[in-house]
Amino acid sequence: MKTLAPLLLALALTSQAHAAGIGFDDITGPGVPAIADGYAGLDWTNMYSADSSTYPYDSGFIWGNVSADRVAFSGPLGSSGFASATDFTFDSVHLTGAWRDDLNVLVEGYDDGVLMHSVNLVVDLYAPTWFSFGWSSIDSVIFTTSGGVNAGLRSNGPQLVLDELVLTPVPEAKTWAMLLVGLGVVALQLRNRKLVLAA
Ligand SMILES: [Ca+2]
Ligand SMILES: [Ca+2]
Repeated sequence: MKTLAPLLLALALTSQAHAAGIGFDDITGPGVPAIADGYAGLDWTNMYSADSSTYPYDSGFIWGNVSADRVAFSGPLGSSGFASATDFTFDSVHLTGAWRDDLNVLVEGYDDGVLMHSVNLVVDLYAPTWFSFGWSSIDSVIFTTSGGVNAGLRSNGPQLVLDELVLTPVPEAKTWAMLLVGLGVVALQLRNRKLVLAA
């Protein structure tokens, strides 16, 4: 059984790499704080969080909530996004326009600074829409918003609301190496057992 340890450890590490959704609900603080670098193991650019249960104006900050009570949103000026030091698969996210209906959103996925994936989406204001991406082996995602329909709310800003962001970290080379070593040990053990039986 002792020889199975590397295999079991490698399997445990691999299964740990399947992350749950990032819900932003554990972010605290008054107002709409910037999401700090390191939150959920990512670096964040031009991204903030809002509490949908206390937000004072009818908007996607309230209607875009999926997991209570916090949502993330892009700042009104320039692109926004998140990045990781290690590659991940961008699985899915719920998106909502903060103030505009039918907000246009360009989503780009980069690996080592090279554009790997790109899609133009149209996002509703009054309810979140779940978008599935399945972009593997990238390390940053950038959102750029434009257009959309003025809904006559308190603001007509181009902010984008996000909730339940799902990423899967790509297992690092050393995890795969451990898995292979573990399998090798098991194979050797089985082979030795056969030799003993045959003797
Ligand atoms: Ca949430
Ligand atoms: Ca990379």
